[in-house]
Amino acid sequence: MNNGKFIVVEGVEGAGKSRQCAMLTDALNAAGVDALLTREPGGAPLAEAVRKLLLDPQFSPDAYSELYLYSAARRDHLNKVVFPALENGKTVVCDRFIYSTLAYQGYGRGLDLDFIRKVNECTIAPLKVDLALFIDISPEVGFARKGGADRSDRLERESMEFFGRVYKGFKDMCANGELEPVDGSGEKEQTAYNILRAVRGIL
Ligand code: Z5A
Repeated sequence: MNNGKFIVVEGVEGAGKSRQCAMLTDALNAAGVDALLTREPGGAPLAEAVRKLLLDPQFSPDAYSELYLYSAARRDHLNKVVFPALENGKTVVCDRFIYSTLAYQGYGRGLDLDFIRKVNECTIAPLKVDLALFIDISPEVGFARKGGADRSDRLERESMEFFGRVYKGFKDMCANGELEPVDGSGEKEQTAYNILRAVRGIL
């Protein structure tokens, strides 16, 4: 269905995804590629409302509730923002996507990976991801960059063991080819250059 390209950027907390997605979108637009920046969870009104619920520490959904809430937000985001943009030929840059569900609800929370893959497949159909990048830095470096975990964010209250499992999940997805790793250990400009080099390959 894609007329435009769908590009995903993944990473652990503080990897610089938000910053890099914005830099990439600006670079693409400056180069004459009509690009749209969006994010998950969120990116559309209902999905942004679900995001608030998901990150609110007053709630304690179990792993399945998380999976379905992230998936519901995703479907709304795709219907309202991503599908129309791709049909109009735009290139969409998305900050997090289905790989985060595998990493957090699968590796982090322990849900069955094949089950999550099935849910992801149904949720995003008929979308095909053109490029999925993983900004590779460890959770320790990411949290140090952020100046520590944000205690107002429910997910960031998890233990370092949890984030270690999430990181391993992303690394496994790099090893099996679902994600393409990008070195994120250098300055922002160096990471941006690494990302642009990967994106050039699909445009
Ligand atoms: N989640 C899930 O469980 N399941 C799902 O299916 C999905 C998501 C889609 C919200 O995501 C939470 O939802 C997230 C995963 C879960 N959970 N947690 N925890 P989010 O994307 O909104 O939250 P985040 O990953 O925590 O975002 P973040 O902390 O803002 O990280 P970031 O976007 O990768 O980083 P940044 O804001 O661009 O940069 C962070 C800081 O590092 C900032 O001060 C920068 O100036 C600095 N920085 C950035 N790059 C560099 C370099 N290269 N050097 C030095 N400093 C740097």
